[in-house]
Amino acid sequence: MVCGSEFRQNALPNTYDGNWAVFPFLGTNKVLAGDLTYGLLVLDAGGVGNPLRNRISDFDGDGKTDISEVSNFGDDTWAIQRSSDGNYNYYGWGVPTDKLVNGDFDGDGKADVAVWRGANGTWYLNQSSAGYRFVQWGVDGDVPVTGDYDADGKTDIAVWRPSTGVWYIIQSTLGIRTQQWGVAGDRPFAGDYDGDGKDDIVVWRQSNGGWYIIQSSSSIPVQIGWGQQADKPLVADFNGDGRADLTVFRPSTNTWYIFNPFTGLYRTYVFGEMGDIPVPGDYDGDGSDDIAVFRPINRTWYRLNSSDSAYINLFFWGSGGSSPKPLPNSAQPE
Ligand SMILES: [Ca+2]
Ligand SMILES: [Ca+2]
Ligand SMILES: [Ca+2]
Ligand SMILES: [Ca+2]
Repeated sequence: MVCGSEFRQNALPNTYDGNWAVFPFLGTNKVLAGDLTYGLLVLDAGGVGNPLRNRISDFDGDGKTDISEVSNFGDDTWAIQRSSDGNYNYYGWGVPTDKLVNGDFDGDGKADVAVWRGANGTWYLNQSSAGYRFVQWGVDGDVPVTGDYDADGKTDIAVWRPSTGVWYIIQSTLGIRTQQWGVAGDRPFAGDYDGDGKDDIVVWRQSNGGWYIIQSSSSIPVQIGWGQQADKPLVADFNGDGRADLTVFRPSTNTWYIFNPFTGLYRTYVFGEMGDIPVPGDYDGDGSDDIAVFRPINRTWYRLNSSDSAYINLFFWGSGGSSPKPLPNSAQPE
């Protein structure tokens, strides 16, 4: 496909000799390819050889999820323990009614400090390389649904509107996308379930435990039943195959139910206690997510490392303050 771009000398194709086309206007290392089967793809040769990125709350960019929480001092205070050297970063950012939307908006491989304020529909981003950025997108009552929908390595600003089920996404490279998917009462979130690098649009329906996924690589929606009412759907990839597993956490029994639709295999774990918040992430940096919970009453993190099955508990006072919330929020949709 990249040869095709050279052949066309950076001109847009105007004929199709098959079912795909290449649009070589994104720069020297990138082309946009269109394929009837797979949809639009950004082919980026610039990142070849780079280490895999950890997309869950990795603020120092070392590939390991960092222990991090936000607590209430009147305003929000973010406390992050860097996995690379064990030292702390603190930020005053947002107010307690804001939604935490940390992701990597500037695409430098480090998570950014970010909140969305429903009252004025404004995204307040404190980006690790590109600095402050404020964007008005969404209205009060919307649900933020950040993800990387166009696979350019940058988290995209996005909201889901419960009243209409419409997704409004600002794809950082491919531009604005709107899509109707889901109904009021659903839990909307983004995750890469087909493993093509693009996040897919997903809703989980509490009433029947149904997962409804629009895979980015296919126009055929997927519908699978997994979980039941009062479960908490989670976005995580526990076997490191690059595809998110269908996962629910059942608070009444502290049980994790993990289903891999490609193999048909499922696993269950009992891990956690009443009141714990599940926070799966790749804390040991091996490419697979670890089962983990945050216990608000003693501000302690508990996990099972996927790399060596080690059981780790770690007290993290954070910044003090009240109502501590763990930050790997991308893994625990509302
Ligand atoms: Ca880290
Ligand atoms: Ca960043
Ligand atoms: Ca993006
Ligand atoms: Ca995908």
